[in-house]
Amino acid sequence: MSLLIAMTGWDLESWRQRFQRHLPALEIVALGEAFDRRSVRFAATWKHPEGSLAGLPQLEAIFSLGAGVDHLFADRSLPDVALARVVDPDLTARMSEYVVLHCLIALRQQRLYDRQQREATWIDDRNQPAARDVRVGILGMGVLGLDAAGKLMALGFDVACWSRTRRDVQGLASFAGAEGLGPFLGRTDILVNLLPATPDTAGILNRGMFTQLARDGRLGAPMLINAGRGASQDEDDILACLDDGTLQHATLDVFRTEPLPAASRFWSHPGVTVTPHNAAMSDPDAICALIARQIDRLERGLPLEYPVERTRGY
Ligand code: NDP
Ligand code: OXD
Repeated sequence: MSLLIAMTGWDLESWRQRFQRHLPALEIVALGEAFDRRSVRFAATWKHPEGSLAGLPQLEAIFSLGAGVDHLFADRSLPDVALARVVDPDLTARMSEYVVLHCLIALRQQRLYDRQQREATWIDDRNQPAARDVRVGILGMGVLGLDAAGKLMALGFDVACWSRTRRDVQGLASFAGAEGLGPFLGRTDILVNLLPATPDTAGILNRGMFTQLARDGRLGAPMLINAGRGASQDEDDILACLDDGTLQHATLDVFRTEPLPAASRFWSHPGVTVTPHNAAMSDPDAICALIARQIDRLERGLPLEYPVERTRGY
């Protein structure tokens, strides 16, 4: 009985050792080497090559090694078995740090003061809005959105969210579905994207959305923070909206092409902050421990935690 590691871009041997430590009773095999396809019961994957999980007759479950699962659905021949993803408190906390950090940089106008320091200029105009004066709108109110919203609200920000289904959280203004999107955008100064990449969210961060953001905010023109997925953003629209003032700033952790190509205008645009898809790094040991717990649940006849629904795509 074996677990198949199917990944690209990550160091295989360190993952094999970790999995072996957490699952000593399983044989750990990997794509690219000879193994008995009939013995594979579980697969742990990150961006596996298309079709590589087909022809595994005993396969019971596929575990995404990340919180996002768009890489699974990129495989059109993904076997019809149970799917689960990573939910980990450490990853969640790191994402909230990222969101809070960039909202605070905006609130406290840190970019202005960095500029003034470079120019050795002392201008203290006392124009510091309070957190309660700044409206943060979070697209996606799942595991990550909920945690970030709670931490922003604890700092006093005026937070709203948009998701498929409404959320009942004290102090959080919740909007849902197509009819909720306009009102949500109209009260948003800082737009934070934490949506998964699905066919429904593809290119959703576009000019049509940015022009609906609030224009009367204390920070001036609205700002964008995207730490979800690059597939959700129309990159030409983001640049054009920064150029014409529809957006004041964009903080982007994810891109349509990663690594971000050297020729991208995002690197040099004064209104853009680029981070290399590391808003929320995962702890590999925590992920292996989670998958070991998941396999133990299956062995005991319990349902998987954090299941992925094929029909929703997340
Ligand atoms: P969840 O599955 O817990 O939450 C997803 C949220 O998005 C839910 O609130 C869901 O609505 C909402 N949603 C999905 N589709 C739609 C839609 N069409 N319209 C409106 N709302 C929608 O995911 P997580 O919070 O755990 O993670 C979110 C994403 O963050 C991941 O999919 C991944 O892409 C990205 N990520 C990025 C990382 C980074 O380092 N940059 C690290 C980890 C994750 P509902 O509540 O109604 O179901
Ligand atoms: C993830 C990610 O999905 O790193 O975990 O983006």
